[in-house]
Amino acid sequence: FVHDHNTRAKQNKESIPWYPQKIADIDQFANRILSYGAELDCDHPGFTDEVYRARRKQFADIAFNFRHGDKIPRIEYTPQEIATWATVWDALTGLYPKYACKEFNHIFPLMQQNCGYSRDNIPQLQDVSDFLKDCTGFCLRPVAGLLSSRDFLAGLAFRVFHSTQYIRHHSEPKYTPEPDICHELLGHAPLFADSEFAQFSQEIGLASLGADDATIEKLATLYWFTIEFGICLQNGEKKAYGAGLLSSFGELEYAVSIKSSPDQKAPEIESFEPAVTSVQKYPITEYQPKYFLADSFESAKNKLKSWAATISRPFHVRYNPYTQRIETLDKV
Ligand code: HBI
Ligand code: FE
Repeated sequence: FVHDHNTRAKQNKESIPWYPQKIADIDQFANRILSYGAELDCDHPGFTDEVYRARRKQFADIAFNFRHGDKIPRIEYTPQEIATWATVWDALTGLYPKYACKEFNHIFPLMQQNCGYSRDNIPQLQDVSDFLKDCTGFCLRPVAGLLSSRDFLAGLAFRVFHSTQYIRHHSEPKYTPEPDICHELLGHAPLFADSEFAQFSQEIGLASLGADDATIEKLATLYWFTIEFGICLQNGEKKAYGAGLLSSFGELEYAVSIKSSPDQKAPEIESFEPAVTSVQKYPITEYQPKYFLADSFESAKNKLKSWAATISRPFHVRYNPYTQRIETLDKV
């Protein structure tokens, strides 16, 4: 039977961590960010730029005030911001035909036709969200900064992807120490329009609900090696599907290129196996020394589901898309 664990946890003092049960519950944690979007670290390229900092505050305020059901406010990006976008666009779009997976290359032109993707326009989050909703039911929600892994993953259970709306500092268009709109819209958004990829992403989210901290860490690691840095095999060639690769000129080529000389720096490649991949350590500030190769999104999804079924949780969860609620069933 369907059961409200959040209430029961309070009543029986059980230790199931809180999680959103309906999509509007995301409002409760969307502002619980680890680093505030307008406070930049001293090594951030925009640290001493007052104009940039004020702009970041505008974006942070939009995210703070956003509630489920709102339209995401439209932004008039400045010529300087659009020039940064164009620089990133030029560097990346030339690499996609060769290095991106076929699903990405199928969807990318559709986004140019349907939701404002072009070299000289930064797409509006609401337009991208509407397009994704049409394709797979995914939607975007603006976020002011980094969320905890637990909160960020919980969004995916509802097919909600938290997206930044600001752009990196213009002084270093090819570098960003944090996610920005180039990373979200060029790296992440296109694949959420793919049905199998959307299902895979939601499975990670569902597995995270009410999970203990050790499981959340494993799921964050799986997220890292798939949605962020995943590669897959297509017609005998390695192709990128992870957003961290699809939004990085240098690492995109490095991750999937064939080693042509013995001294060329090349990463280690291992087959994607959730039990193994979920405990792999990784660096966050340099190219990955190791990538995990999936056969397809469908196979990755099936492996993930089987692995997730072995997680010890005293209940099953499933998503009801009609009510946009999580239904919980006790294991007996
Ligand atoms: N928060 N806003 C935001 N964006 C992310 O991409 C993000 C996050 N929190 C955690 C996270 N990514 C991942 O590294 C995993 O921990 C899930
Ligand atoms: Fe990302």
